[in-house]
Amino acid sequence: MKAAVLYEAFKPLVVEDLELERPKEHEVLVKLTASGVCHSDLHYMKGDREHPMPVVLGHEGAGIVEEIGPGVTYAQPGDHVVLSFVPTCGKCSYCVKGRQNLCEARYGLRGNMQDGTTRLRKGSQEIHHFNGLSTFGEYAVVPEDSLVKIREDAPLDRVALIGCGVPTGVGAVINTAKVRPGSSVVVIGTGGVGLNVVQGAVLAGAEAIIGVDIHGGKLEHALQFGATHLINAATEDVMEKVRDITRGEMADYAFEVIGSTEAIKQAMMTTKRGGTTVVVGVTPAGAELTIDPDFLHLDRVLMGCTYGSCYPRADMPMLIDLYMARRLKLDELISATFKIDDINTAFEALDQGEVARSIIRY
Ligand code: COD
Ligand code: ZN
Ligand code: ZN
Repeated sequence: MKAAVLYEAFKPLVVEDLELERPKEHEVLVKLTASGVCHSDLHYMKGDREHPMPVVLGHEGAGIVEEIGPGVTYAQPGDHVVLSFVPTCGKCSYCVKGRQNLCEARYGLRGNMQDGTTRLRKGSQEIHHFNGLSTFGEYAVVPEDSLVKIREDAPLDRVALIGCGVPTGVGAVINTAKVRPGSSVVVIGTGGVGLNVVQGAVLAGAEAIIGVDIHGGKLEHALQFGATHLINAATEDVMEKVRDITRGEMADYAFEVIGSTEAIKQAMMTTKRGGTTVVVGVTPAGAELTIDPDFLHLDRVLMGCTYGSCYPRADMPMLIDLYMARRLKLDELISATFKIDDINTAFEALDQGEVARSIIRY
C-alpha cells in the first residue's frame, strides 16, 4: 500500500509503497477513505516532540473494515468506522470509572501495536505505527479497541475529522470545562481544533465567544463557526479587548489551542475571578510554565485536557448525529483536499496558516 513515512524530523515525508501485515489477535484491517492533517502530526515533523522513527503518522481517520483478526467481536468486514487515537479497553481503572480518554491501553502503543511489534515494513526495515493508527496510508491495521462503529449514511471522508479535531475541541468545552449557557469564552488559536472549541461553545449556549488568532483568515473562519468577537493578537492587545467585550469583567472560560506557554499565560490572564482556563495544546518537550500563584488564589482553575475528555464510542456517534442534523459543522472545516502524493504540500499549507483543516482522500 501507499503511505507517507517520516524517516527523521525536519525532513519531508516520503510517499512510498510499504508492506502491511495482516491483522493479528484483536486487530482489524481498515481501508481508509480519508485522513485529516492535524498540527499534532506537524509537531513530530518539526522535532517539537519525539517518537520512534521511521513512522507513518496520521491520527484522524475513517474507513471501512476490510478484514478482522482472530478474537475480534466488535466489528465485521463492511462496517463503517472512525478511528480513535486512544483505544478504550473497557476494563482498566480509568475506563470503568468513565475516564475512557485516559485508558491504560494508550500507553501500550508507543510506536508499535499492543504486542510490541509492528505490522508496517519497507523491505527488511520495520516502520513504526502512530497511536496504533497511522492514518497516512491507504490501509491501517489497528487495535479492535480503537474502532468506533458509525452510521452508514454519514459521508466517510468528512467524518474522518470526528477522529481528532472535533471531539478534542467540542469535548474540551462540553466535557472538560462544562461551559454553562450564557458564559463568556475566549478561544486562543482558531485553527482546525480551535474552530471546534468555537462551535462547542455555540452548542453549550455561550453568550460571548471571542476568537483570538494571528492570521486574519483564521479569524474569518472563526466568525463562520459562531465567534461573536474577534481579536487579532498580532495587532491588538488581547487583554484590553477582552476587558472591553466583557464590560470590564473578563471571561468565564479561556481555551489555549496552540501549544505555547505564552498563550497559556495569556489565556489565564483573560479570565475573571473564579474563571477556568483549559489547556488543549501540548507545548514543546521541556517547556516550563511560570505563573503567579496569587492569580489562582482567586478561585481560578487551570485544567489540562486530552481528547476533549471524551468517550470515543459514545461521543463520536453523537457528534456525527449532530452533523447529520446540521447542528455541527464539518464541511466548512475542510478548506482543501489532497492526494497522499501531495501530503507535504498539505503540511506546508497548515504551517503557513492557509487552511482550517485539510484532508487526504484515498
Ligand atoms: N496567538 C494566537 N494564535 C496563534 C498564535 C499566537 N501566538 N500562534 C499560532 N496561532 C494560531 C495559528 O494561526 C493557528 O490558527 C492556530 O493557532 C493553530 O491551529 P492549527 O490548525 O495550526 O493547529 P490544530 O488546530 O490542528 O492543532 C492545535 C493543537 C493545539 C491541537 C496542536 O498544536 C497540539 O498541541 N496538539 C497536541 C495536543 C493534542 O491534543 N493532541 C492530540 C491530537 S490533536
Ligand atoms: Zn489531532
Ligand atoms: Zn481502559
